[in-house]
Amino acid sequence: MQNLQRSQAVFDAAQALIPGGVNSPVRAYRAVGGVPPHIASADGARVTDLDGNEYIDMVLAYGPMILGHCHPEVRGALQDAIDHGTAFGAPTEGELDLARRITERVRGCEVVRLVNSGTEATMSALRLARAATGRERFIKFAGCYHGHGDSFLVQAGSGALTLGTPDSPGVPQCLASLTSVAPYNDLEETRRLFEERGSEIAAVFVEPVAGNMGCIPPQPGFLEGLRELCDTYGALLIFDEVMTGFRVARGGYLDLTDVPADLVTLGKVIGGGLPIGAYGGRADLMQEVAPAGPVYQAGTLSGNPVAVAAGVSTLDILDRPGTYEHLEGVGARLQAGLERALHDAGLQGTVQRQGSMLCLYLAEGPVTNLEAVHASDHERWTRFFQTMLARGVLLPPSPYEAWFLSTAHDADCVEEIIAAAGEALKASR
Ligand code: KE4
Repeated sequence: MQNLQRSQAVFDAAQALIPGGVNSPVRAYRAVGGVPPHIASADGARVTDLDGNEYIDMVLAYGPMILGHCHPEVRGALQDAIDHGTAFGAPTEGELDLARRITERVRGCEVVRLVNSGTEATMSALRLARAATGRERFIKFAGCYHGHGDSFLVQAGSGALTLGTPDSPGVPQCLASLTSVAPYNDLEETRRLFEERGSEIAAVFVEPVAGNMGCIPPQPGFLEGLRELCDTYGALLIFDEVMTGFRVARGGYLDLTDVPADLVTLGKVIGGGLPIGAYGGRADLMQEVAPAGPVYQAGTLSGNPVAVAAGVSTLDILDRPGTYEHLEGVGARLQAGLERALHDAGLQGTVQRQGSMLCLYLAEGPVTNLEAVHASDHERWTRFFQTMLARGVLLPPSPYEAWFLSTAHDADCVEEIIAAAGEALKASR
């Protein structure tokens, strides 16, 4: 077991000043127990905590650090941006540079607005969808997480699941009642919701790969069916690619499917580790956003020049030959190794993956929805997590989170993870 004395001391002191001692609930380790290692520094695929313990990092800030930590060229871009000023409240050329990169990569994203988080992106996309259709209801899927905007905190995924509060207090019932929920991958239930209230439905929000209840790819025909229902009933199809964007492919999941989305939300990778989000899509819709149109949305630090510089640098580096082949290679290698480790440990489990995001479930596969994740062996998963931590592999502290790999994770690093998993699975029995 690591020495976590300094992390413990800071965590204890923070309890009095910060809710739960953290600025985002999942970081508090409520689902797995113990003291969350407080990170002091990071480099490449590894992080070091306040007590000097080093870990291979599979959290990567929940997705943004796709190039690993402290990438020298991203650091250089950040330093150069900082040297010219950090915020102006005025337009900059960098915002155009990032908008060009996003719109040329993401199919159907003709116009894009930068904001400061994925939550802002999805909140704004929902407001736009409601304005554009004149309807108020929307559909989401149980276990999907679209940020902490009031309308989305209904059967939400990610950290809301670790606290057992997928429906948060404080969300007005009059608002939550406008959110309809179906099981992920359940086209028949979604069809029923449309048959019941199709004329009221402004949009369907979907994570094209559900990354907030582990890693659940869409079943064949699911996204196609959503597109058909939206077209039949005049609703918008919104892909929440805050996590999958630029991670699962150069243009996000929209590169991997023929299904077009009317709007797409983005975040994480496009900020290179700094606060950012974006929403975009059809020009006829996006030109309704203020000041081009009447749909109001604003932000003091939207398009921040430092975050934009990190994002532009990250997307340019991701564009180099072989990058996504590397991410696919280490992802496939890790998946195969974890599957072997499960077999060798004589444990029932499944590993699901999309590119460089993946998840190991202690449940019989395929895991296609939230109920199946609930039914997995959380007790054993927690023992597995603690042993991985002790072996120097930092997993997201919840069976409802996806694991991430970066370009800094090489074959040797993956072999270390696999070896640790082999021991941790056997020790969990
Ligand atoms: P943020 O507001 O946290 O930047 O983005 C919200 C969001 C929106 N859409 C999707 C698909 C997302 O995955 C997220 C945020 N993801 C979680 C990780 N599962 C953030 C981690 C956290 O809450 O600390």
